[in-house]
Amino acid sequence: MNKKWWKEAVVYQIYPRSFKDSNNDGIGDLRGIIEKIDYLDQLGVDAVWLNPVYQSPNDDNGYDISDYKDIMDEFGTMEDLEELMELLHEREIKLIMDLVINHSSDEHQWFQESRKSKSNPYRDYYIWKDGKNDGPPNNWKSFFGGSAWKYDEQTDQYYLHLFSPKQPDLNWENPKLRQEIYEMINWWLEKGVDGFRLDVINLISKDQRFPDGAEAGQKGHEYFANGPRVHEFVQEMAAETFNNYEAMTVGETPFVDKDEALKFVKEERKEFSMVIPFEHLEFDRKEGWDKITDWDLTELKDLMSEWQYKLQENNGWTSLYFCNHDQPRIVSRYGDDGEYRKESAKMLGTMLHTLRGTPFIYQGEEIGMTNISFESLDDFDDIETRGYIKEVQAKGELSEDEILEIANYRTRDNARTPMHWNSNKYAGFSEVEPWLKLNTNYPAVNVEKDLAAEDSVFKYYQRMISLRKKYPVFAYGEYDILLKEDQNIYAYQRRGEENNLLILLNFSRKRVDYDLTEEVEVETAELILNNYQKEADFELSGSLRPYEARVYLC
Ligand code: TEU
Ligand code: CA
Repeated sequence: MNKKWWKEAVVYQIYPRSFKDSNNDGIGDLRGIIEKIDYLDQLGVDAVWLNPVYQSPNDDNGYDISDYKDIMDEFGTMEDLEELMELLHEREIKLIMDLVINHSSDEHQWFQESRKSKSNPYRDYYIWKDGKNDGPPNNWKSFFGGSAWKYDEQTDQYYLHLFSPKQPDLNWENPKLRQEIYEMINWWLEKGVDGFRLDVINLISKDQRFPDGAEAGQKGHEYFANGPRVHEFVQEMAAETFNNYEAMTVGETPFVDKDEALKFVKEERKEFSMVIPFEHLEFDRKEGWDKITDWDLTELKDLMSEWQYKLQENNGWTSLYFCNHDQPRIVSRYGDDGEYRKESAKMLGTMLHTLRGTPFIYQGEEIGMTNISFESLDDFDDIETRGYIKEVQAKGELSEDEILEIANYRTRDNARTPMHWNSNKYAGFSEVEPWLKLNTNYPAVNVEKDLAAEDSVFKYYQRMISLRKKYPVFAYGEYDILLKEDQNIYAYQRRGEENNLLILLNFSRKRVDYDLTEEVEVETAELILNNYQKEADFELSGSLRPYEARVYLC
């Protein structure tokens, strides 16, 4: 097992728009992040990933980039970014940037040129096609609803946009475009950034026949996700950029299972350090956006185990996460955001920090932030939510109240409301009304409170992170599942060179018995992490309290 800094690291994700507003315009910014470096240091994280901070008209909050080498005015300047990087580096915290290269903004100069004429030198930087039978070239559907093609009168052709019409897909078949992108990536690496998270990077190779997709689910994904040349493109890019700098790379990969993932992360293939999986966050969404589906803990255990075994047996790595700027808060999904908020937030965190992979913390997760409940459909800002609301309204099966309920459960805004620093007006995020409504529970759930209380979620995270630094088994130990059939408890071991870990997680709101006598041989076990007050010494059989998490060093 090759040692790497990013296997031992804990990454903290910052959504700059919602982290800290330094100049009181209601929008978070780079100088706001600078103000909070002490906080990051105190938590103990090793790297910060910033969501896109580049110049952007913000149709999809920065995921529509109009200039890859400039900073969004609302966030600050290139000097601010350089200063932030320097200050992070002084504390030995690495900086990971977001790289959105499946698409650009329609306001990017390349697209402005491209749409001018069929013979423009930039025409083939994007994907243009003639329509079919007075409609789009095929039935591919955009992630944000509606057709993935937009008609452009000027040249009487359609262009492809897998996301919003203001996010035209770049044409990776064009070697000139690929070279421009590599040049830009190297420019950032030369500046000193330590790595990249690559947005929807497994969508860059489209089946050049552009066939209609099957009717079910997201139409067309079988032709644009993990397409024919994707690994060729990724290997070329890695060889010409990241691999010359030993940068950390995290590929965001929807529609990827463990086998496909391995192709991206098997070390010998020299593609990415790790991927961002999706399958473990799809259980409550199996029948689409507008219906919450029931699921069983054994499904999650089986899935995690499949990935864990596959990657450890084949020299691959993964990221471990529950929350990011696209996901509702995990404590409101797989935990309990009422009575057991703190316990379940800590239990879920324990799982991420004890599996084999690199844990990612999304801002606010370390204090157990929960989902919101907006009162009106007009409160939603997220372009994806607005797209789904329109589709569901058009279907006419749900009442407005039902739509509001599902939108509150699903919306990406759940993650994007401003960070809770204290219980002042606007939660210490800003002195003016923020760009997006705050979660109303900020007086009870905030950083100041968590720093003051011994049993807070924050203090627990701090401890978890320090344990990872102390015991290499957290990063490198081999995973093995225990109590496979148990419906309430997720239990597993990690076997390292010097020590082993035994992890017990109760996913239910009741007390549950366990019996490990048949499964493990443990002579002595020290309880090094527990989200309750210690009750008893280790026993091979016993019981776990609601949402209890225990980590034993054996
Ligand atoms: O997300 C890609 C992606 O797969 C999401 O659209 C996801 O399916 C959805 O949000 C789940 O609710 C990335 C970025 O993380 C996201 O913020 C961007 O909107 C998107 O790419 C386009 O750049
Ligand atoms: Ca600001």
